[in-house]
Amino acid sequence: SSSDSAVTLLDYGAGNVRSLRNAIRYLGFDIKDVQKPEDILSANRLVFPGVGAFAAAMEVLEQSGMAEALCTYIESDRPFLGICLGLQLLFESSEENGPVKGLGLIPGVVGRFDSSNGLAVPHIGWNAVQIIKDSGILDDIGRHHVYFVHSYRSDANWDWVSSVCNYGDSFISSITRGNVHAVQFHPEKSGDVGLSILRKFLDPSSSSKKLAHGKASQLAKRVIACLDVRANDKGDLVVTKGDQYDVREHSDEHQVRNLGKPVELAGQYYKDGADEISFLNITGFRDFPLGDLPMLQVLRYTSENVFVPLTVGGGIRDFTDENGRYYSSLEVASEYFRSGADKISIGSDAVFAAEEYLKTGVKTGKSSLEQISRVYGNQAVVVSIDPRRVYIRNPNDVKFKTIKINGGREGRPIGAYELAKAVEELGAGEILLNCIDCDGQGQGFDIDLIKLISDAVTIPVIASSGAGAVQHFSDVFQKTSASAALAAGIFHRKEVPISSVKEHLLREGIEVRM
Ligand code: 1PR
Repeated sequence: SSSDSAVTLLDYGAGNVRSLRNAIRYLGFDIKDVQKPEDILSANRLVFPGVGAFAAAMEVLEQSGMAEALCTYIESDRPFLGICLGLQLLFESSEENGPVKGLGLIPGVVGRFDSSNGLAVPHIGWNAVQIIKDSGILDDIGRHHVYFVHSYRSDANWDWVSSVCNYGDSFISSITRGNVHAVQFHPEKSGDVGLSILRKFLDPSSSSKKLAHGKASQLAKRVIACLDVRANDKGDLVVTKGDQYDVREHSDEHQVRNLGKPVELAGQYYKDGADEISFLNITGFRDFPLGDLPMLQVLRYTSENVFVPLTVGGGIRDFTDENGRYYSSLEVASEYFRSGADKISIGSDAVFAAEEYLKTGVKTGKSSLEQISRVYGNQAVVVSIDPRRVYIRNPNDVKFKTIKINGGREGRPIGAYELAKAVEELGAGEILLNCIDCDGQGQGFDIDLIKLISDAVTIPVIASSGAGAVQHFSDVFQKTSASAALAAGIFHRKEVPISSVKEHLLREGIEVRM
């Protein structure tokens, strides 16, 4: 591509903008990084992905002189696209740890979603938006859903607004004035429709100049494909799948079940319509130097062609490699984010943190969960809970919350409830709720367990383990307040394609992204 196809990117280094870079390159454009304020003023097209916290971003922009350059650039109506925080920063101020002053280009304040009526915050997932005025970049949006992840939004200023979205109340999902655009959602994570929005900004001649007629939707229920990845006995990374977490074949050789290559399968599920892809690294790669973790390579390759959110879990904790080098869990997570992960998921280490917190009642701020969510935001931190069912005679025998089954004669102790409440307080943004008993059984999700947990917390809950038929998905969404359903075996075994799950949910009147 030629030099005028270069897009200027303002990345102030606060988080993962790899997926945006990948999307821009995928569309055939080169990227020029802003090094100094003058690079902003000389840009042909400027993309500004906001990441991290509002106050920290403003501080960097002001100290580097970029804030002033940005204002000059935008006030002279030059081509601009702000994304997520890149929209919020244009307002006068934000309530995020504040009030904190913004760039002040758009009158109005950015506030937090109100979770007092049980609304799950952060707002994570796919929503369709209502078009208010022609922007040129949203022409293809129609009734398509786009991907949001944020806890703050603005509902002020009707001069600039080009689309609105519903979550709790109506809020601004995009603004347009002349050549200046900004979107609250993530086009680089919104599949084909997101890529088309980016393309129309990068190359305005691709705009159809037809006003889209989008209509705001409910937040769609997400369908997530999960890839349990581990090294087989030859050392290759394969996608595997357990029965109640046992991943070895029931043959004489007891090999690790091999269901395919992680990067290929992820690409396939993206094409099939998965709303998100989760990788769970279930090998202990603890002896590897961090830079050589094969999972990082899987993420790098996957994120080049997959434009929906990617989560990676497994092994997120402090560790010392074979060369004796110590890595903090924050460094491990950072490496995953840099390689293309949008969220990390923590299992065992979150259990230790929660136990400590429940025992002492003190938040030390030192656990991996607390540190990672402080630096990357709680929307980037999933906690994976893996409960196993235990039967008891009398609920008073245990300190856990229990569920009555079989006419109340037996109870089931659930440390899962206490764990979920504790990790929410410690800063988890989402809970991935597995169930060891149901894993790989194809008999449906554990509805009682999922209902218990999804009613107990205000952060989104991802139901996992046991999907074996399309009805299991509608079941979990009709009977619990889970925000997403995750499945593995049903997709790996090619029993039911993701599109059939979506079509079934649609027929049942459940909002999904098609
Ligand atoms: O403790 O932070 O290192 O994280 C370990 C992570 O690895 C946890 O998220 C834990 O759930 C996961 N994990 C550990 N061992 C296994 C195993 O299978 N032996 N896999 C494992 C988790 C469960 C789900 C599965 C669903 C859906 N797999 O991810 O994909 O149950 O399956 P289905 O639809 O086929 O029923 P840490």
